[in-house]
Amino acid sequence: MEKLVAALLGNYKTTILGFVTGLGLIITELIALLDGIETTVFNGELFLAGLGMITLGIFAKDGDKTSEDVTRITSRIMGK
Ligand SMILES: [Ca+2]
Repeated sequence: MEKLVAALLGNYKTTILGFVTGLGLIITELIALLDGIETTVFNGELFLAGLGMITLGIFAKDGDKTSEDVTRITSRIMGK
C-alpha cells in the first residue's frame, strides 16, 4: 500500500503526465470502437500503449525527486 502511494503521489508529475497521455490514447480508441462508424477502426496496439503509458507514469520517478524525498512525502501522506 505504501509503495503504491509512493508511486502514485510521491512522484505525482509523472503520474499526471502518464494519465493524460494514456487516457488520450485509450479514449480515442474506445470512441473508434463504439462510434458505429466503419472508417474509424479500433487499434489494440494503441489501446495497450495507453495502458502502458499510465502504468509507466505511475511507477516512474519525477526527475527532481530523490528516493529520500519520496519517502518523506509518502510518510506525510500516510500519517507516519
Ligand atoms: Ca468505429
